[in-house]
Amino acid sequence: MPTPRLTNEEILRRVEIWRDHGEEFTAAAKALSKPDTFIRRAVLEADRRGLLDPRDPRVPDGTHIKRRTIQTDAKGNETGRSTVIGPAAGADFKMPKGHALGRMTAQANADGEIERVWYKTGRQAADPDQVARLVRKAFNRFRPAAPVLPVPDCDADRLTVYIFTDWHVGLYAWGAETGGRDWDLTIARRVLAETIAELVSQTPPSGRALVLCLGDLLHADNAKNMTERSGNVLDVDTRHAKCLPTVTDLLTEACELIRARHARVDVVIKPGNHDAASTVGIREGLRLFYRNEANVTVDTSPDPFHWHRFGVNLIGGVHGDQARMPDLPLIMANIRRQDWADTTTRHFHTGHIHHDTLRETGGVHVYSHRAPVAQDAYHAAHGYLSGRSMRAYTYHAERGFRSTTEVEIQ
Ligand SMILES: [Mn+2]
Repeated sequence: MPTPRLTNEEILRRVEIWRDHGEEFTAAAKALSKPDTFIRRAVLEADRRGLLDPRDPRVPDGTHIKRRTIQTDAKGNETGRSTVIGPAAGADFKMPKGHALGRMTAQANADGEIERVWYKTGRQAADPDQVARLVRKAFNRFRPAAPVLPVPDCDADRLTVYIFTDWHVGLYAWGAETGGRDWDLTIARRVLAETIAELVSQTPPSGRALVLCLGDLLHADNAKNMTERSGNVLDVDTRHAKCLPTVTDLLTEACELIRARHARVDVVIKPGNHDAASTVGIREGLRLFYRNEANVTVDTSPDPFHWHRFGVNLIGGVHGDQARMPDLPLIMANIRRQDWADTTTRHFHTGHIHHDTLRETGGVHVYSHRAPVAQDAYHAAHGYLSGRSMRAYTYHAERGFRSTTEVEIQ
């Protein structure tokens, strides 16, 4: 808020009256029936603005003459003068950054003219929108390690099995070469996380969940970037030390989402032909992460097969690169004799071939599942034409298989 300022014209008018009265403040003021200050103030201000003495420079608006220095010779004659100009006192008040006006006090003379103004400022109360923007910015890159999750309200008689297979994290695909999508670690991280989130949001609210990882979640098992048995050279995006933590992060995030939807979660991580050794480490990472959680168990069995009994359902899982698919029903019957006898719905889930098949043999549904990953040059050159998706299967303890949830990836 600006301090009221007299115009040069008004100042010169009063100065003229002052001169007409022999440069006497009181006389000049009395002639106008004004108090002394009416004239005194104008004369002082005229002096500061360089209006009184023709030897002074005319100062720019908002400035005052602060000091005059007059040089004289030995006889006392003026030989030169210099004038220092600075900001005028009472120039426009500038609010300090982040402050707001708290109180203003003005002093007026007998004529009601404001002579002095005091401003009292204080720290401005924060603008809530601005605070929200700052908080959002501060948490932009924040990834909670272990969010507190509500216990879901869901059907204890149902089990949803999440099939996580053949993610091939670390696989590199160049769309120009494969005729498909580009794929690398960054794309995998984003697409898999999005697909998992959508899949989990669409499954029925069953009380139980089984996270059934069927192998080849990693494309390469070590930094050699070759398959263990056949020694095929793999197209790998980056370092093994970056790929493996990406899988553990994705799996942990997936389990947290699943835990928010289902009251109890069992996590099973089986090896594939691309990641047999790394799977042991991934499994241990998950086991340690959930060691203090009562509603999540992580299976550490080195058995390549997984057997899961849920009421009338018997569910098997294996990667699918070793035992032949037509043999799987009899393997199930032999290894789980009692469960075989006590169940009526029997499903076997496999991965490996990245291709959607279902074959019913002896009353057992043997599935092979699609992979969510883009095709690499090897598979493209062989002309494989599979779609990409992620699936979950829901079973009822007494009524058997109920539904499939599938999220496709384009
Ligand atoms: Mn495989």
